[in-house]
Amino acid sequence: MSKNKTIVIVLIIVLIFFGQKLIKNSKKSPAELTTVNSNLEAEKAMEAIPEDGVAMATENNGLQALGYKMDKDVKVFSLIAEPVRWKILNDVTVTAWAYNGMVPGPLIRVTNGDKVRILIKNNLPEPTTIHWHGIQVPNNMDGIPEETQKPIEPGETFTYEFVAKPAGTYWYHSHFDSDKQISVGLSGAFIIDPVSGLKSKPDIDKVLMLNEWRVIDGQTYASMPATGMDGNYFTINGKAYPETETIEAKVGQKIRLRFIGSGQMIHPMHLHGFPFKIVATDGNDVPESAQWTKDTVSVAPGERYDVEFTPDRPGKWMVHCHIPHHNTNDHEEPGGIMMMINVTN
Ligand SMILES: [Cu+2]
Repeated sequence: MSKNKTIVIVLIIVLIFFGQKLIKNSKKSPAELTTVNSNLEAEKAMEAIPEDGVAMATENNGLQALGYKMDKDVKVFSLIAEPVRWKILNDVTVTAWAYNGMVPGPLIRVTNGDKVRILIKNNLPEPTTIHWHGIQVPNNMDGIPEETQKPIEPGETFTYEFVAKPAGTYWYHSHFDSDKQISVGLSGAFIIDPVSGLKSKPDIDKVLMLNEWRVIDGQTYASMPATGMDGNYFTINGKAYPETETIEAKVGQKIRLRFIGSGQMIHPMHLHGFPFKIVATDGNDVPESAQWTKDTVSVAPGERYDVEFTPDRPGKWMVHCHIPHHNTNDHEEPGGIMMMINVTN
């Protein structure tokens, strides 16, 4: 074979090799391109959530009130973290990592000053911890792996114990590999009521947790927007529209909505028909003279906004995120973070 022929053949082989690599890589997210073969942990976090052997949820709704047992003057709650198949729509099921088999996890509701003990059993394939977001707990109950506690290994149970204070809207969530664990369902709401109840005395009091999901070819991935793994489903309390709850209300009833940014994206929440007052931010009451009247409030990850309003006329009034893409189910509108308030006379 001549020298020239050999060079041409070698060139063709090299071109085929790199061409195939290019085609392969074109299907990957930008983050996968930068991390593959260079950061195994990041690569692992971006894999589909394993669904083999994961049972279908027996609960239909998240945020169900969690019961407790009294041990002297301590309210004792139990949580189990484990994978579950969860319907965010009638025909879309995600593989979630959930507390007590529901998404979001159960609602823990206590009174200011209550002593609480929360047992968390880890039935996940990975370690975990719980952080009590905004609650003024002792440092060793704060849930930061390696800093304030050892991670809770699979099969282990850990006990959190603290005095629940001050009154307000809080939430709890995993603080271990949170980029993945929060994104696939490990969060719930924690409400601490004032000893003599809310001064504003709402007739309807609803917690609304806002999340994003990534489902590709039926498989669930943690929605990590900063890495190019954007969500394609968006939920209120674990359901996308039209499966989101409808709030039934009467004209003249005071409605309190407690928005919790429990995902990784900002959701500007807009109410049709009525302005609302922002009565509490991140668990802290806003003095009446400082309460803003608005019809849209941006709820960033971690934030809580309690808003109140009293409908003066009947109708089907929508509450939704005002990023239009978040009103879609896998790019089809309407869907996502939308719900109705049905006001009747
Ligand atoms: Cu949104």
